[in-house]
Amino acid sequence: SEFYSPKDIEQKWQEIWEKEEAFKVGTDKSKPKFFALVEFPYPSGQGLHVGHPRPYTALDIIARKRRLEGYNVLYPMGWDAFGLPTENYAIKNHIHPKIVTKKNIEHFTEQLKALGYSFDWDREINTTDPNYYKWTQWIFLQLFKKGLAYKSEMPINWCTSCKVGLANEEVVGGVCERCGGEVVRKVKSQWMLKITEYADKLIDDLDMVDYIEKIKVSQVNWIGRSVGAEVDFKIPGKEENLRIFTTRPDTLFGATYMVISPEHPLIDKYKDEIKNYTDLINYREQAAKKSDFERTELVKEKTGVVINGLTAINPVNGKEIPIWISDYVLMTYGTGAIMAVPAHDERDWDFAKKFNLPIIEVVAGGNVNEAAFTNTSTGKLVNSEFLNGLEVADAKIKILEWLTEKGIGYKKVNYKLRDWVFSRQRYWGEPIPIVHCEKCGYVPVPESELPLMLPEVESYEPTDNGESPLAAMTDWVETTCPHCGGHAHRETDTMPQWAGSSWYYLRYIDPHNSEAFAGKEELEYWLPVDWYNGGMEHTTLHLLYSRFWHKFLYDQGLVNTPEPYKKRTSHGMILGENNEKMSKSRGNVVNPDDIIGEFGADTLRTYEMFIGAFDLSAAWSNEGVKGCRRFLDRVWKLKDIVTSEEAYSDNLETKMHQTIKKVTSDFESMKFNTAIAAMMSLVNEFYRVGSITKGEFKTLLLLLNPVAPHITEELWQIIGEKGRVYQETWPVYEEAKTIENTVEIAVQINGKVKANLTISLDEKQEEVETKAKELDSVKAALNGKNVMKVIYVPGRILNIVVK
Ligand code: ANZ
Ligand code: ZN
Repeated sequence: SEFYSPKDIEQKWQEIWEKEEAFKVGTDKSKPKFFALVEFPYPSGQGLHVGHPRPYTALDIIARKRRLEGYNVLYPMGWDAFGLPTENYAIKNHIHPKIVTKKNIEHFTEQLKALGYSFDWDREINTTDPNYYKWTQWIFLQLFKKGLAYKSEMPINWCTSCKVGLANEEVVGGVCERCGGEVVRKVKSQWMLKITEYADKLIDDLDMVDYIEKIKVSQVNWIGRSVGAEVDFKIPGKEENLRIFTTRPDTLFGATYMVISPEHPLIDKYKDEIKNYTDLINYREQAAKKSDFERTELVKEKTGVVINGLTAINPVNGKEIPIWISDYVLMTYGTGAIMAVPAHDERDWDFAKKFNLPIIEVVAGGNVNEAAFTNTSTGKLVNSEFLNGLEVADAKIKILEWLTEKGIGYKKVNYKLRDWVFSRQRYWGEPIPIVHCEKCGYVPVPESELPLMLPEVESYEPTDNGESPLAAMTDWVETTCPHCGGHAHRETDTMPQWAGSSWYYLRYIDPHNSEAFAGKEELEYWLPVDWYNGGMEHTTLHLLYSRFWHKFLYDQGLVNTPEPYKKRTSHGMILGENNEKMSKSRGNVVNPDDIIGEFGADTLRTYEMFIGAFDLSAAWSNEGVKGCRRFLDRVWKLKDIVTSEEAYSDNLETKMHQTIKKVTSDFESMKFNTAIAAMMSLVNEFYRVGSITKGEFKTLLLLLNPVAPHITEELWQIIGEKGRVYQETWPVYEEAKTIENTVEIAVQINGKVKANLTISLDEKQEEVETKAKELDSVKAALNGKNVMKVIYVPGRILNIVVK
């Protein structure tokens, strides 16, 4: 074939790979293994987005390279198929979500296959398949049995438009992450997972893994470990103390008032003595309308009401100080109460200024009339009796000793991380395998009865009071207690979409196992995932959740590594041509099918890897796509200038070794764009030279194969090679041969440059001198002169001193 026609070759190779089981995971466990993982997609009705091929191609490159390097590679794909968009589509169009999901998966599969990924399709998984969610439910039961799944009445984030409870992580900027709707607090009985039990391990074990730094930082910040103290303040006339959490016990002498959360139980407990109880309740109602995010925003104008009838005593100096309520203190953090130190805390300072409360400086170094002085690394304690003169760090130690000794305070570690709200009042999710018995309480469905199948319902709409549609299925809900045989009700909430993805990488290891989520031997061979690439947006959601589940399974002896993923990297987004997010409403969505149809899958793959630094977002450019297609056209036409020689020619040898070195290391550091640039430069060099050996061409094909697998297999065949590229070995380079052997030196006469001369680095002075003296300009300058001395600075200058 004269012209490069992707249509004629891409499908052909996809069929060959499938027939030859080219990417099926090997059974030879004596080989080193490599488990490459990308986040499995949610099969939406829109089909594949051009954002998907970026990470998928990236790890396909790594996976293909590893196979050529002799590894047994597992690079799997599957479907994260439970979730709201499908359910919403089903509600609107009266089609069962199962049918919608099936259709969407078929479409996605076709699209992914057209891209030529080296997935082992025999290991495909689907979170909505009962054979899969059986194990999601099983893991949930293990969590329940260990007390890590519990039901709790608690205020949750409630999206008024989706009518569904949201995890903190799903509320972004105070609104619903999915629909942008208003999020309010609503008290509901919810299944919770005790991720907080793993807070320390989730931070500390980050030392064991190779994650890009910003991922580690945001996980640490999200967990928000904060070391401080709890301190009791006496309430005059009451037995009960007001307990607060502070990270700055050193500032106790500067506490001039207290603030409790509007939801604090003290208010209702002493409602009869509180003279302005109604004001407090009104304020509480206003606060309920705001999200935690809004309430704690620094810039927000402070509001609050002083409690009329209750005060507190500062334990360090016996002073009686007022108690206020304000929405900037959250009931869900610490003890829901603070001591306010306006001199050294910004929010307290704003509040004190607004309500004219006293500000007492206790750490010198700022101007507390102008602003709160929050620096803890400079300045010594003042106005603080026995703490005066100490640095903040030392004062913290001393006051803690003092408090502990007196029994009014102790060291306390708090976390921002909350337990994970695991209930969804929705249909399209895994049923939670628990029944509620009036006598026995919450009882697990026996493991032998798993999977607990999602029943067929008439309508998928959540009920108006926010119950799952399963609640309307009386026949299903009414059941008997597995424990006492008495009357019981099934749980009607389902699991969140994060459930199935919390352990999916484990199922890839042994997807057809019916005895366990995966066999022990298989787990031991394949764990941990060697390289996991995914979106930054999952850092504090899926990535953290799955680390938690894995650690739990590790503690139960069910997996053999403390961490699921050895390495985690992240890709940037692909934006529209105008640098805006691609969206239907903006009309700037690029459909991968169109690009494949017009230019071929290899061009799309090459382009998405060439588009820019992998970790940064990049704007789509049709010109860029065409450029990549031109590059592949040029690679194609090289077949016409290939000789039958296997060895590298002298004039290309250095360039060959340099290119192998560059591509090899750039792929490893995900610098795909510069790796491709190096191959483009090699191709330019090939054309400049005009004729290339077969050996040179084959090396190019091997290097390019992970990026553009179809064209390279086809060319390999065209030049008469018997095997396949995928069965070859990755090219090697010799370090010594990557170094340019020739240099250009300056030839000087009496210090003045007369000519430049290209020499080989290993040439001796005499040889260089002889060559220099043959140059016309040098000859002329030497004419009639006596050479007194010749100085040679190797590789740089030859200076001839004459008289
Ligand atoms: C007195 C103080 C003095 C504070 C000072 C800070 C600076 P992190 O680091 O986030 O843990 N706080 C405690 N519980 C709170 C709640 N439920 N809602 C809002 N704020 C709360 O912050 C801990 C600090 O946040 C605590 O230390 C407390 O204010 C406040 F110069 O206590 B601090
Ligand atoms: Zn019972």
